[in-house]
Order: sequence, then structure tokens, then C-alpha cells
Amino acid sequence: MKRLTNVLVDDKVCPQLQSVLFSIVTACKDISFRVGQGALSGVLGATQDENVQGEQQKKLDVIANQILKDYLAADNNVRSIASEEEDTIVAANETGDYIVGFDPLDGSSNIDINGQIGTIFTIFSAVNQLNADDPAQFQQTGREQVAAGYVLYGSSSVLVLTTGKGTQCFTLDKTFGEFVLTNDAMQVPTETQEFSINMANSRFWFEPIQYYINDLLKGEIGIRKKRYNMRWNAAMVGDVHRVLTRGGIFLYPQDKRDPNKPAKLRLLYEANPMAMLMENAGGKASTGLQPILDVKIDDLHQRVPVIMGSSEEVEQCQFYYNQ
Ligand code: FDP
Repeated sequence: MKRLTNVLVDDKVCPQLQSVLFSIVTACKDISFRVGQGALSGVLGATQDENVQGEQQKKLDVIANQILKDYLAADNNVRSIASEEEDTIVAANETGDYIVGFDPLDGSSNIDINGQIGTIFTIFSAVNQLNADDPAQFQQTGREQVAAGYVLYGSSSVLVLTTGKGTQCFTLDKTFGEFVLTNDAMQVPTETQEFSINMANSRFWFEPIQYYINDLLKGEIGIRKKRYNMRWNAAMVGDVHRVLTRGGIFLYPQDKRDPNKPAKLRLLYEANPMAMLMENAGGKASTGLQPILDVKIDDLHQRVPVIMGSSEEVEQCQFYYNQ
């Protein structure tokens, strides 16, 4: 049985980065406990407030955000913080070597129904010449991430992490409160017969996705010559975990619903970390036109189309864009 601490030492992760990872993981253990308490600890339901993206904040969004901010601000290795629930960058420690972005509680609509939810995080090196409160700290591409991961609060709490070499999965052993290595090299199968998309948006999609999904729906009598099944958790963290575990393709494409929000998922703290985990497990992650990890972050809350999962299936989907 290998604990997270030992894995990071064996993988020669530098002590400063280890410290940042432990701050995040400790916060997530706290969040996991509160999620598990549910209605008993008064964390369910909504607040009266909206975040910068105009979404109503759930109580657990606010609580998880505060827990992460408190742990990270107390870590001298963290220079700046960006969160889905914060309008702008949060300065932590001017001398910190790392900057951290996170979605404190992904899948908010699942909170009150006891569905899958999670915390997604990304870590970059800080830019030395820039102050901690300068949003340009995050103007990097996903390729520059030094670590990324998520904690899924499901039937068990799992940490899926990459520090660059591969994608590892740890399960929280609640008897002694530590994450224990349960898969040391996640591998996404290259082929799949399972897709994941919100079909309710189909009339708003652009042509490449209309045609691609239509061909999947035709099954064995269509051009793809095999029957596809569909799954939708309405929490990216749950859908991506399934794809990382048994293959599949997860899509949240650009659509025509609201010209001000052409895509839904955020690049910095949703798409990028998931893309890094996916690529390091042998999968692919694309906007349809380019790898997600090559898109430069211009704005902390920038949105991006997401197509990720089994490599051959993502390539098939990209074919419809190329045409
Ligand atoms: P949510 O708004 O509930 O936090 O982060 C956005 C996200 O969830 C993803 O986790 C999820 O994949 C998607 O939005 C769900 O979107 P739909 O409302 O279209 O189902």
C-alpha cells in the first residue's frame, strides 16, 4: 500500500510542489467530509449570490472555495490563486513559486441530489517578474502546467493526479484519512462505443457536431458500423472520470445558445487540467480545431469547446471539423 506522500517522493516531485499539492489535498479531504455530511451539516441549497459568470452560487460552492483559499493562502509556496468563484486573481504570497487555479465544486447541479461532484485544480510555475495580483500570471498555455488533477466526491473519494509523467489514481482511505495509490498508470482505451454529451442542446450545435453525433446514433447500420451508448452525469468531473477509467468521448462543444458564451467549460480550471490528465493517460483533448493544451489563456474565466477521451474517437470527431 503506497500513500500519496511516498509516491510524490519516489516520483522526485520537488518539496515546494509537494507542499502545494498537500495544501490542495488537505482542503479536499475537508470538503469530502462536508460533502459526506450532506444535509446534516447544512451545506445543501443555494445562496442569494451569483458568481462572475452569472451563475447562482450553491452554499457548497462558497464553502469549498473558502476552504481551498484558506489552505493555499497559508502555503508560502503559492503566489496567486484563481477560482471559478472569484471575479479576479487572488494574491497569496509574493515569494511563492507556484500559481494555482481551481473549480472548487464542479457539477454544482448535482449537490442537492447526492450526485457526483468534485474539485478540479491546475498548477503552473509563477512568473517571477509579475506581482502576485497580476492576472497575467495565468497567461500561459496548458502545456506549461506542472501538475493537474481532481478529487471526485463519489461513492468513494478519489484523487486523480498528474505531475507530468503519467496519470495516477488514489482512493481516500477514511479509516486513517490518507489518499492511497490504487492505479499507478491510468490508460484510456483507444477505441470506444460510449459518448457523453448534453443532447438537449442538439438544436444549437454547429454542423460538425450535428453530423458526428448523427453518425453515432445510426449505430451499426450507419457509417461507424457499431452501436454506441450514451452517458451524461452533468458533472464534468464524473464524466471525465468514467472516460479515464473505461474509455469514451466527452463533449461540450461550442453552440449558438448565447453569443456571449459560445462554449460552456472554462479553459484554466476545467478544460486544461482534464486535458493534461487525459493526454498523460494516452487519450486526446481537442477544441475540434486544435489541442486544448495549446490554447493560450487570455482571461481567467475564458471558455473553450471541449472534446476529449479515447484517442481514435477524438480523431474521428476532428475529421468532421476538418471537412
Ligand atoms: P455545473 O455548471 O453544474 O458546475 O462546470 C460546468 C458544468 O457543471 C460541468 O461540470 C458539466 O459537465 C456541465 O456544466 C453540465 O452542463 P449542463 O447543464 O448542460 O448539463
